[in-house]
Amino acid sequence: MVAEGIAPSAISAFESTFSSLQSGATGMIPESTISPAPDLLKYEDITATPNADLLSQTVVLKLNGGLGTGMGLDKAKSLLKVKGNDTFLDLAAKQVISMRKNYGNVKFMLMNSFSTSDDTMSFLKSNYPSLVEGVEMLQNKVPKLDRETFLPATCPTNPDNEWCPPGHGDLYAALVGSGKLDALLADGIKYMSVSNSDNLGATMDLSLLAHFAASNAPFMMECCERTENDKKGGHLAQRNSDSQLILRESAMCADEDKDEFQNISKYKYFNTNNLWVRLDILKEVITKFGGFIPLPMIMNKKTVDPKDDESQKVIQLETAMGAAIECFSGATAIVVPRTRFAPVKKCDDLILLRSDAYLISDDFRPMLNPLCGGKAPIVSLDSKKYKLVGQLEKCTRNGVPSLVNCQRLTVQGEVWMSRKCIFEGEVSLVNTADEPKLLPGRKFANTKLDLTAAPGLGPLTPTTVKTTPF
Ligand code: UPG
Repeated sequence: MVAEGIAPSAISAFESTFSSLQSGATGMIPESTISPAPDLLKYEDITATPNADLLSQTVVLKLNGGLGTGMGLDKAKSLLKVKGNDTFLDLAAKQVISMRKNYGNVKFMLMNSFSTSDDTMSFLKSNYPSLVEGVEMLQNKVPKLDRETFLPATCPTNPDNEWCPPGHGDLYAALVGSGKLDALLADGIKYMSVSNSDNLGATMDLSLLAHFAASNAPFMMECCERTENDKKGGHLAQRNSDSQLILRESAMCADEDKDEFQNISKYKYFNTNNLWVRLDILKEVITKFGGFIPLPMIMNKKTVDPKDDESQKVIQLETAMGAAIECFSGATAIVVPRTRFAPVKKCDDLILLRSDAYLISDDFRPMLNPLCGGKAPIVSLDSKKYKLVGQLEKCTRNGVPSLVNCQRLTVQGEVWMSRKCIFEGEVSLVNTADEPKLLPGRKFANTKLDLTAAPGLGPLTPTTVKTTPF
């Protein structure tokens, strides 16, 4: 790491997770050691008055180190088109530009990784040159480790594969190591609002900023009440030994505790990963711990070459940014409205956002179309046929269907749809055949349609798509 020029703060953070690994830790947080978090303050109950003046002391930072490999992407996930021609990054950039127009020069930063930096920066240079200066903070890289010996893994065919980003918990080490923390403090910046670049709901909210500033808390996590659909992300809990609020990520939960992890009436709040951090206190905490924040280790088991299951078996040591809640005494959490959490994790989310069920507000936030009556359609696409963005795009090459009057859309098997398909009420489409089936462009209301016997599209992809009557 020294030879690669990696900053001492990142080396210390890695040493900390590595020594956890060596001491036999698994990174799991057992159910027996935690209890549900106490009831949290709700956004509606904030009493502080919104104050735009605080923006001059605030930086907005988006985590942008991830590639979206889970959705089959091989460049920065934020460069995926999500609405019309706009990518996540377009919308985030437009949000910042609109905020600057309304309130003055709010600072904006991205934490890029070695995998996302080039694409992201060339996109910004071409499309949003006014945002480029000082926007990038490059995150660190750490060695992948052999699963048996814990020695650095090797990949002679592609040495880049020997390294991985250490998770978004690297935010703190990157802030220190890049000198950005000191520079921000010197510029009078005191408050940092951080969020995932794939969460377009996490716009600047003056009530939250005013509440955070007035609370004097060092750290605040925005949580949402969990529903059946939120069983995956990290949940808030209280450590039994010292009543400290902690975050338990799904990767920190052993198989035998998975049912309790998913118990949404017990663990009511999940982490949206929208965090607020007091930079002056962050500096104090980092100094107290000797140059880094000792975050709990997350162990990820992978292969050194992600595209080759037979390559060396490795461990990737990561940390999560929200886990720092346990390192700040006086850290708090708040329940925010669902509108602050609009992530795209699966093609189900993407088709919904791309459809007419969502509109883009004047300040470039995705908003549920008022015609939906306050409830987003529930979309459940076949996870084998629509796992990757490329698969979804093949099936919607002639546009995404209308979902604005749809309550539930379920698709089993591969069905090609177009913008002329209008779904209303509850619609279920089934195709158990091996070949894809094309849905004609018309209205489908409250129906279950089995397309298995319909004429298929055959093994070849047609260049002009004809409507098949059935
Ligand atoms: N990211 C980085 N660097 C890394 C890893 C991730 O910048 O080394 C970025 C990534 O680009 C994305 C964000 O961090 O913008 C979140 O990463 P992801 O791996 O998608 O995390 P999630 O599975 O979304 O989980 C996070 C929190 C979890 C929370 C959830 C809400 O860890 O606690 O519930 O976000 O979506």
